[in-house]
Parts: sequence; C-alpha cells; structure tokens
Amino acid sequence: MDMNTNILIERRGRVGLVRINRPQALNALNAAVMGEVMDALAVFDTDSDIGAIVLTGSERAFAAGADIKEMADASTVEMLLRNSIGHYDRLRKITKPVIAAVSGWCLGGGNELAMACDMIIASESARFGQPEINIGVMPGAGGTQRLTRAVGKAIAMEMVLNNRTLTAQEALQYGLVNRVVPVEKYLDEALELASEIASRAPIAIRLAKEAVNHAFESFLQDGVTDERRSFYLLFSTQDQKEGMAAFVEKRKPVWKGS
Ligand code: CO8
Repeated sequence: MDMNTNILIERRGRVGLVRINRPQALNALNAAVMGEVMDALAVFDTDSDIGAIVLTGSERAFAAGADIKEMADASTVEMLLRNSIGHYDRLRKITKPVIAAVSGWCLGGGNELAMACDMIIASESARFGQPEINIGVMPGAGGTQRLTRAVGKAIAMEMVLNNRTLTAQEALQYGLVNRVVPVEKYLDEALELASEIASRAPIAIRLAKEAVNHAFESFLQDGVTDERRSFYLLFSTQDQKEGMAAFVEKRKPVWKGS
C-alpha cells in the first residue's frame, strides 16, 4: 500500500522517478513533502535494480519554496528544533545520481532542492529564483553557497539580494542547468539521461559522483552551516514575522528593520 500523500513514485526500468505532487500549494515544501521525498530517494538508493533517480514536480512548479505558512509563526529555537533543513543533508548523502527535471517555478527551498541534485534538466518555462528577501529572510538550505558556486558572485548577489529570477535560457547560460528543452520533453529528456547513466558501471558512477561533488563541495559545508545559523537567526526579527504574514495575507510587507 502506498502511504505517500504528497509524492508519486514510479520505476522506469533502472530509473527511479519521484514526483512532488502538492499542486494546491505549487509544490511548496512542507515537512511532510520533504520527509516523503527523502524517504523515497533513500529507498531507491539502496535498491540494486535502480541506477539513477529523477526528481521532478509538475509542469507549473518544480517547487515554489519552503512552505511559508508552516514557518510564518516559528521562533528561531522552533526552526532549529524542527530541523527541516536536515532533509537536504539526506539528499546530499544519496549515492546514486539524482537528476532534477524542472519546469515552472523553482524558487527558494525549491531551487535549493534542485541545486542539491547532481544535474538539472529544465523546461523552457522554468524560472529559477531565491525570493526569500521578499518575505524578510534569506536562503537557508544551501542557496547562498551552491548558487554562488554555480552562477558566480555577480548573478548570485542579484538573485539573493534583489529577487532576480532567471529564465531557463539564462540558467543555461550561467551554468545552473545542463539542458533546456521544450515543456513537453523535459521529463522524458531527464529520464533518458538517467537511463543512460543507469546503464553504466554502478561502482564507477558512485565514486565519480562523489569525486565531482568533492570538487564542488570543498569548504561548502562551512558556508552551509553559517548560512543555516543566519537563516534561523532571522526568525527572531519582526521583519520575518511581517514578511511571512504579508505573504499569507496577500499584501505588501512594511519593513521595520528590527
Ligand atoms: N509556501 C506556502 N504556500 C505557497 C507557497 C509557499 N512557498 N508558494 C505558493 N503557495 C500557495 C499560495 O499561497 C496559494 O495558495 P492559496 O490558493 O491557498 O492562496 C497557492 O500556492 C498558489 O499560489 P499563488 O496564488 O501565489 O500563485 P501565482 O501563480 O499567483 O504566484 C508565485 C506564483 C510567484 C510562485 C507565488 O506563489 C509566490 O511568490 N510564492 C512564494 C515564493 C517564495 O517566496 N518562496 C520562498 C519561500 S522561503 C524558502 O524557501 C526558504 C527556504 C529555507 C530553507 C528550507 C527550510 C525548510
């Protein structure tokens, strides 16, 4: 019996497919979604019939970020104890290649999720952004670190400080994604790439993924830890309460700087 309510799981040959399926909230990543996604990835990771994994959302949204409604009222200590960001650590530990197939909104914690995968295949309609500044906070799940390494300081600063959103073509140009394909094809393209990789020598693939990640991640963990502390710290500010309340109430926030 399938107990998952927020994701859909399929097998396509040697490829495991995990779809985030919370359309009413544009796949916003609440604790239940994150738990189900990471459990599904972990099951595929230990299955010797699976050689690679595709993580996707819907055509309209890969994921519109962490669930703002779930964290709007949280204190710093509550955020720390909930440890929702710990789910991203579980993704980092998956040994098989994980390809994100991204269409539509890929924002905030959603973009951090895509970037924590090994490769990204984007549809022409994909839009990448870190809009946390709009709601009085900052990226907390690796966004400031992985984005900067992927696209460079100049573009990362604009995205993180001023909510610049990248089109799929821009994301390709700046090195955030592997390929851009028409909307009808992005999932098939990702599945095909995953299937090719899944047909290769499994141990070599595993060690090669580890090695590339090592190059990318040396010193990354220090930055991620630092970022996480600052993200939690912002839950002690009035601006975080105001920013998230304004989103929920569908109005413009009034910043106090306190
Ligand atoms: N959280 C909760 N609900 C959301 C979210 C979200 N991130 N995004 C969309 N929704 C909900 C909306 O509230 C709305 O619900 P309802 O119908 O009940 O009002 C529904 O999804 C549809 O959304 P919209 O009506 O807003 O759709 P539009 O097409 O008008 O707009 C947007 C689409 C532009 C994507 C808009 O929904 C938006 O701006 N969303 C918020 C994006 C955002 O700020 N993301 C960042 C969140 S913070 C974050 O990710 C921090 C990560 C830190 C680490 C992770 C910790 C767990």
